Amino acid sequence: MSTTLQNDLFIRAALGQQTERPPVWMMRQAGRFMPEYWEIKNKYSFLEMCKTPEIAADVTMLPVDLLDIDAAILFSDILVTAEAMGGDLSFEQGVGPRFANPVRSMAAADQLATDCLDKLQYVADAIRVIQQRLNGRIPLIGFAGAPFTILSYLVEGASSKDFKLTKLMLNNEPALAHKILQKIADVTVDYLNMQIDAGVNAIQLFDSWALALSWNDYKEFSHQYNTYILSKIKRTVPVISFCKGSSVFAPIMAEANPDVVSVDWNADLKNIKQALPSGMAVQGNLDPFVLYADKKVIETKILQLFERMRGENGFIFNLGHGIMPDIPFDNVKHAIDVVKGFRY
Ligand code: 1CP
Repeated sequence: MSTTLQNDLFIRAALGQQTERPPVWMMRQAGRFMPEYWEIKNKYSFLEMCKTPEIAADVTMLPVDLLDIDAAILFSDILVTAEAMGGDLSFEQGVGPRFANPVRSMAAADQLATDCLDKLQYVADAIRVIQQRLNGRIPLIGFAGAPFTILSYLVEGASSKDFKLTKLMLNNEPALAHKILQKIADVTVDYLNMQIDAGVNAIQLFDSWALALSWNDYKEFSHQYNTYILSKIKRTVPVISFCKGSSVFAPIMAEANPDVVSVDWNADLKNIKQALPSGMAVQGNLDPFVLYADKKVIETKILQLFERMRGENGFIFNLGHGIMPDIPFDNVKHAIDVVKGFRY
């Protein structure tokens, strides 16, 4: 796959190889911090954007053309799998995702569909359009939400700060939680295999909210299902495992055998890398809030990270989490230019 790419820095780093500089992409690189995103967003709802392959491709290409990043990421959302399973999903401006029918009982869990790949075909279509547009310039990353993170939205019915209802289910009704998690995991395997067949060059599994869990609960309710997914999908492209909480959970995440562990900004990236099995790559881990700062500060903090990682193969530069909507576009561009101007 990588031999057909004009820029394969990202793939080489993901496979643990040496690169002349770290490759760069940023979580939420196609989004609200871009005026060009709003030009599209003002005309369509978020779900219309995701479900119309030409529009999803237009948005995916924005950071490719405007930021010159080393990898594109499919424009979609982690919650589309939960919608395909039967979740009544909407995105309200300024509020975020909502499920009108939260899943909080065995009866509701029983109703969740697992044979629902037909409802996600628009994603495969979008991938094919994007690959035509990319035409081998850079790799395309596909993705899915990890079962625990998806479970939290299905149970809470919306974004949550404390995951109170989700944790109540894990504690009082673990069998119910396991039933839902297994269904999500099965759909996720099919969904990621569909993306791989449609032509993505890498996969990222987003377990954004695993940081809410204790060590034991992480193993039981998150890691177990991520391991299942990574063991069942076709391993023909590199797989990145992301969670907020990876500063703590990285050693267990590695047991699921991803190619790359994506690290939040609490950890010293070199220490994490050296604790991982040899050859396993890392991605991260600039605090996204640095991108609000003066350009000189942005440069200094990126170069500090690069000095620390000098001599380490298998390093993809990214943020520890996504770009916030009010970060100045110029600062993001500057950060990317700093990375692209660097040589080991
Ligand atoms: O109103 C708008 O314009 C929609 C905002 C938006 C965007 C641009 C949402 C709603 N999702 C997205 C795109 C998106 N989401 C991508 C596209 C690719 C890219 O990174 O550029 C990806 C990979 C996601 C994944 C996603 N969605 C995650 C995992 C990553 C992360 O940020 O932790 C999560 C948790 C979601 C849920 C979600 N989608 C959107 C919102 C507002 C939220 C809620 C976040 C929360 O609960 O705080």
